[in-house]
Amino acid sequence: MRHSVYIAFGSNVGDRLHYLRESLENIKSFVKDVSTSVVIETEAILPENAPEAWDKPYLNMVAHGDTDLEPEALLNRLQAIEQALGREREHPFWGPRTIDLDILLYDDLRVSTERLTLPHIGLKDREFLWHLLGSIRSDLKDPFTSQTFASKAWGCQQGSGVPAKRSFVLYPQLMGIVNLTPDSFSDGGLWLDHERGVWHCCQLVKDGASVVDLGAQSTRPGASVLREEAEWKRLETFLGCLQSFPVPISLDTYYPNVVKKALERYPIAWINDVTGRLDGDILREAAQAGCKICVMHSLSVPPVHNEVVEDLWQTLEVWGRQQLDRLTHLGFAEENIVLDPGIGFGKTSFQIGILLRTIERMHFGKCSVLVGHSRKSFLNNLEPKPAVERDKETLAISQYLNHKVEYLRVHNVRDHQRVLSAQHWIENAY
Ligand code: A4P
Ligand code: MG
Repeated sequence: MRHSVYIAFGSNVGDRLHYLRESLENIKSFVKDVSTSVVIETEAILPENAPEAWDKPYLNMVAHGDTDLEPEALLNRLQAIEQALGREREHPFWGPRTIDLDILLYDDLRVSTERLTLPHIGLKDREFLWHLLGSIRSDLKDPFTSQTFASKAWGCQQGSGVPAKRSFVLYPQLMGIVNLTPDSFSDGGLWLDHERGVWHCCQLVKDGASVVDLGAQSTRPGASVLREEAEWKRLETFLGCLQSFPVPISLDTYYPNVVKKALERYPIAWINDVTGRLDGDILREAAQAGCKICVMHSLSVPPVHNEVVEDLWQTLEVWGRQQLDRLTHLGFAEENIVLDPGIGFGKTSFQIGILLRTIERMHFGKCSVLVGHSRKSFLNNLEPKPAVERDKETLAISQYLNHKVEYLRVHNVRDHQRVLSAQHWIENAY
């Protein structure tokens, strides 16, 4: 028999978006037809006399779905996920946690045993739960008062009762761009200094990036090509500062020796190959190390003016299938392959428009798709602007790509989270 359940998610340690996302994906194996609220950041609610170190902001979210599991069995599965994601079995009550999964409601069941209290007691006074529940189900009633959560949230004064400090989405995932270059088209020279560069990486994580992409070589049209030794020199010291970085680090390089040295010494999780032609031996090593591989379609790097594909989708489809075949043979699981159509690399502005409008065609097998359109010059077709002033157009396209691709590679992560969470909030409302 199917039971309607509402589950609360909370995380205030480490890569919080990752813990929420992984929990959600795991839950989908035993809870069907899942819908989720937006993710909100809330001040930690702490027990009296809690240590100062516990005062870390939470990300909170609620999910609704149907399950065949009985309440205790559901709790067991949720606790197994908590433990798999690093929550210690013996943890202090209300202490910091990678992930906390609580059953808020299970049909209209009321129980109170040693292991399980339903409805969850937090529904009595946690305003953020009323907002989240009310936003995904307007007619859902608070069993303690018989009022709908929507009307309880409605009564909270704007600005005082609204609990979110910031909002986020879990999908699409955002790859934050960090150019350790003097000459990149948008942020060239800004992050060359290591301290500033590390600060920027940390800021991208706070802003809601799931992965940060480090590039020491500009690929803008007309950029001069940096040799291998010089590229490694720029990267090495920087990587040293990111040893215990909370989110995956992606290395944007096409030099096999740079990949090799980086894999040997640093926690690299992604290789981002803008040529799509990285040497097979080094890719085999990257696959063995458990890396994801992102390959981008390009005709030449940096792009050469007037060198463009003739038949857009025929070219990309042949290329995508070849990459899938080649990379799986080199040892990458399909889930670890990310295909990037290469916006601005061998396509005219008009072709880019067609490509973006039909981006679903870029999916092959279980590969993910990443689009890197942020602040690129095809946007000048609409209104010529310097690169740093192209975020509005970038964001409009990102909204269009929402639900169609898995990753967006962007400069302005915070504004993306703001726009995409507003979109999720309004689309999921009621
Ligand atoms: N348990 C009883 N009922 C339930 C239920 N309905 N769902 C038992 C899940 N578990 C339930 O939980 C302790 C015991 O509660 C479990 O063994 C289970 O059998 P736990 O997850 O091990 O420990 P906890 O998280 O410290 O306790 P609890 O009761 O889950 O705490 P809460 O209510 O989640 O509070 N501030 C903000 N801003 N956002 C938060 O999400 N969360 C907490 C923790 C504190 N401050 C917060 C937040
Ligand atoms: Mg709990």
